[in-house]
Amino acid sequence: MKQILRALSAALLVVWGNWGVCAAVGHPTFLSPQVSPIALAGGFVFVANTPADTVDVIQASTRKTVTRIHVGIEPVSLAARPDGKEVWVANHVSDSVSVIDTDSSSPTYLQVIATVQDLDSATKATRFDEPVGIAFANSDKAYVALSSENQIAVIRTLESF
Ligand SMILES: [Ca+2]
Repeated sequence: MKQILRALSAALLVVWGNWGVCAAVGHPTFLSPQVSPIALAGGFVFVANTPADTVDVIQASTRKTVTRIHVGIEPVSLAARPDGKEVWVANHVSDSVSVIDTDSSSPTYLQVIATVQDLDSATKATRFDEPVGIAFANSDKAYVALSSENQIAVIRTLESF
């Protein structure tokens, strides 16, 4: 009996310990589903750090994190544009897509250069609810799955205009 109690209290300490760590960093109630949290572009690995609201950029050759880019709330999915000049990020809670510049010749390299969202002007409610997966048809057009709506948003890139 004593051993069972000791094991139980050890288990509770582990649970309590984890809770303490989770509560201190990011969103402790993390519920957003990661879909495709890694993308490759220009020798870098882009990783959705969902609880921290960042995309972490790792240099593939050195395996070192070179920067963390602040995006929307709970990024869950990434996709590199086929020409390699942008990485798009679905932010599940903030109902938006962040566009990161991955063109190394650009002055805004590794910065968020656009945020895609769609708000109803009268009600201020989003029409772009809970984006998850992103797929590019080509470098001019992307599809974004809106998970709560059972809809796919079709988005033209700035390059296509
Ligand atoms: Ca929402």
